[in-house]
Amino acid sequence: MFRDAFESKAVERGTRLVLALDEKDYKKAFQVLKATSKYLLAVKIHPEMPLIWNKKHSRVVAKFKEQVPFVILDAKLADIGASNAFKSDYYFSRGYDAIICHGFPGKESVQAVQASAQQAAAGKGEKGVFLLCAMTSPGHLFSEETAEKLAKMAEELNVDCIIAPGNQYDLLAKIHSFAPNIPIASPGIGTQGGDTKKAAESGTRYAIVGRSILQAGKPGLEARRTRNEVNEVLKQ
Ligand code: O7E
Repeated sequence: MFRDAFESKAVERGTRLVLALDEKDYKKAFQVLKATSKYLLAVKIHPEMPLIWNKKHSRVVAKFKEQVPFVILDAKLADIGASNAFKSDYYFSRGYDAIICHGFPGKESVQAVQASAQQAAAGKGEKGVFLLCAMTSPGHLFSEETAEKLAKMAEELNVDCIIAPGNQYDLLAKIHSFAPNIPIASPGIGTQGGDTKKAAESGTRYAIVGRSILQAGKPGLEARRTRNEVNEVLKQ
């Protein structure tokens, strides 16, 4: 499954770093991607970015895949199954390797994305589904109880990866304990206050980092530093 392909590529490339490419200027975004690519496992973009860049999704994905092994779509799908299905079909057909979705609309909504991933994978390599179990934002409404339910859903549905906050270590550890077999990718490290070491000790397996790399004077150097820090604490 996609989870295995993601992990074996992480080991092969020696990196567990995912770049959140939240940069509105395409030229700058591509420059940063090129400068950091050898330290990256994947790049993550929001579905709005190709619109902002005035580019087609398929063109962006093809271009980015010349630089990094995986392009993840941070769609945060949160709809009924039928709507999640046509959205996922569209995005997977544009080449994205994995899609992030919410679990609070219920299990069937996530299963719709998984079914779409399975269909899209036929003959085109593995496709992944990442489930968001709690968020990094201050004042979010993911109580421990909700996060527990979502983590259990992730485990039951055997999704490829969980997204959980790299700046809230107790919640992260709880999520990990309820879904011990699903790897966790964490945003929130760097600008949002999360510490790589503490996040890794609480269950994070892949780090998703945006602004601290994008806004660095030398993004390549900052990506290398972050990649090394992540590798050190995860003892690859
Ligand atoms: O704070 P930054 O700049 O390192 O960027 C973090 C990225 O992760 C950004 O694109 C944001 O939209 C995303 N994110 C969070 O910051 N917090 C969350 O709880 C969830 C996400 C998210 O789903 O990203 C997918 C991993």
